[in-house]
Amino acid sequence: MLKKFPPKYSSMPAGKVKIVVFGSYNAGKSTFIQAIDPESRHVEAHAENGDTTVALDFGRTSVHNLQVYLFGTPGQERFEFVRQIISRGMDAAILMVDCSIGIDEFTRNIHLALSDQGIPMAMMLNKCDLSEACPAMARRELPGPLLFEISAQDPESARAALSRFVDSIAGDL
Ligand SMILES: Nc1nc2c(ncn2[C@@H]2O[C@H](COP(=O)(O)OP(=O)(O)O)[C@@H](O)[C@H]2O)c(=O)[nH]1
Ligand SMILES: [Mg+2]
Repeated sequence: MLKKFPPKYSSMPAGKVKIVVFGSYNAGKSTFIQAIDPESRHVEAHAENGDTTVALDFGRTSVHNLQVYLFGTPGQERFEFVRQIISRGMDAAILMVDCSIGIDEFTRNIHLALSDQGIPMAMMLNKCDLSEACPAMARRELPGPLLFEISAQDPESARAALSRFVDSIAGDL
């Protein structure tokens, strides 16, 4: 079971926003951060047998006069402790959802935990370029005021959604 996120306490100075990107493995978190910041960093730590054990992303951009820092988290259940560490001091969260497949339990749990904590959250309904994408299903299953239908492979759609999200929370920062 997913543990509660730490209580909200922004660690960021004025004018800087920390946004943590959650979502299952393969949802498009790394693609999204890369689309936002082509110079973003992707780090993978490998186990000795060559399997990927944990993957993280870090990217920066500015939205209007705000500096936005994006932190991608690993999507495997067992890395809950890594998500806890990366989440500290976040101002807002993005939940990346692959809406070309059904909503998995991991995504539901993250959605519940973030909603419970009252963290400003955007849901990025990703892979809308695919013919099998069904954003209506995701909207039904993951209710919330801030849903954006995107294709992270299209940097323009990623940027537009991020910018609208930051605009919507800017008053609370
Ligand atoms: N068709 C399509 N594929 C995507 C999109 N976003 C990501 N992908 C693909 O989905 C796979 C997983 O993406 P990735 O960013 O690595 O997912 P992560 O595990 O959440 O970081 C990759 O093969 C991406 O190229 C999208 O908007 N449309
Ligand atoms: Mg990734």
